[in-house]
Amino acid sequence: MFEFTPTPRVKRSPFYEATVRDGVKSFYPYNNMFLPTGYGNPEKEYWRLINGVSMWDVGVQRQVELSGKDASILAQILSPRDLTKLSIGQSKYIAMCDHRGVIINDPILSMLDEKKYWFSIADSKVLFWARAIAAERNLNVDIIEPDVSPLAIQGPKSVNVISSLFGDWVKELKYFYFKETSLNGIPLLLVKSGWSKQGGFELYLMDGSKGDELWEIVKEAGKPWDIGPGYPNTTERIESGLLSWGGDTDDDTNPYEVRLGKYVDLNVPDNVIGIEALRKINKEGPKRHQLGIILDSDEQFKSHALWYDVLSNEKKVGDMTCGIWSNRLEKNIGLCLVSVKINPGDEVYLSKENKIYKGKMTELPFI
Ligand code: THG
Repeated sequence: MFEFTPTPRVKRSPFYEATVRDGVKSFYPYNNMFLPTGYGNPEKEYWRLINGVSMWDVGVQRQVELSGKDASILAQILSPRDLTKLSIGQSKYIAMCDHRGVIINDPILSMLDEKKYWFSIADSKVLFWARAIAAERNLNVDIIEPDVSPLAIQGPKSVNVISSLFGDWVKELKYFYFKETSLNGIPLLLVKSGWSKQGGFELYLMDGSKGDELWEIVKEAGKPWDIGPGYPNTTERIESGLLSWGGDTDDDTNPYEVRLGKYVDLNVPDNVIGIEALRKINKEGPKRHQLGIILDSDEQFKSHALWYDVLSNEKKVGDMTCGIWSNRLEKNIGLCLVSVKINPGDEVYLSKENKIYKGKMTELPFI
């Protein structure tokens, strides 16, 4: 249909060739790269994640590395979550905010040693942000994007695949903890994490020339459990209530609006970016909150239903940021960012481009 003009600004994931071989059908842009979003059979790919094991090229989740004398100081300045108890080998989910208390990324922060941290980022330019803040605060930190690309292994049978490759110790690894290891000499960080609620691991590949080799090793090891390729699955993540930054957030969204208030520690030092604004928002209460919606309609959304108006008494009260057909609930469901005057149980309407749907607000997660 059309081609992409080559440019050095758009990089390929180390797993790109492997995903093409395995029949990838669609991508979307993320961090100036391409994220695979389907292999031609969405139903099968969904149920494989729910009941089996799925492997995802998530090389787009780039790392922003802080290293040097002031690395830990900068990590805290960028994180409105208390990091004093973060230990080497541990990761934490962070709502990174600007000075207004608005979320500008929601990375996973990992502590590799006393002087080295990685932010595993969503789709925005944390590298520039971190460098600017470090310079303005006169901090002695090196900030780079290292050659690191995650491969996610998700689903209830992922533990079988990962333990067959690395040994039984992986069964003892705690949620959001990691270990540096290797496979056939390929350097890896093995993390118990991933953007699904079906259980799983992420292998952070630390040598981009070995993407193809790693993909094939995992694929071979996963055969007894019928592993197959997948991707960050919108249906599962909506059912599970996982946030998509930039999808479910806009240019004004603070952590309290999207259920990330529990990751904000109001007692962090005053030099943490956004903390003053967050203290104020917390005191006054947010104006919007995130709820689910379940639609009445039998007509299935064919794909992602993005940014529909939510109406109550014929007035706009917010947005459904992403809706989709739920294979498990057998209803159209969606995540909504709505006025705090709207509550679970309320009946509302959705509207976009002459279409109207009736629905009911619910608590999150759906499942
Ligand atoms: N893995 C890695 N990097 C990433 C993501 C990932 N970077 C971008 C994006 N995903 C970051 N966003 C999220 C959002 C939610 C979670 C992880 C990354 C998540 N949340 C759990 C929850 O909300 O239930 C648990 C959080 C906790 O309690 O600490 O897992 O997927 N490498």
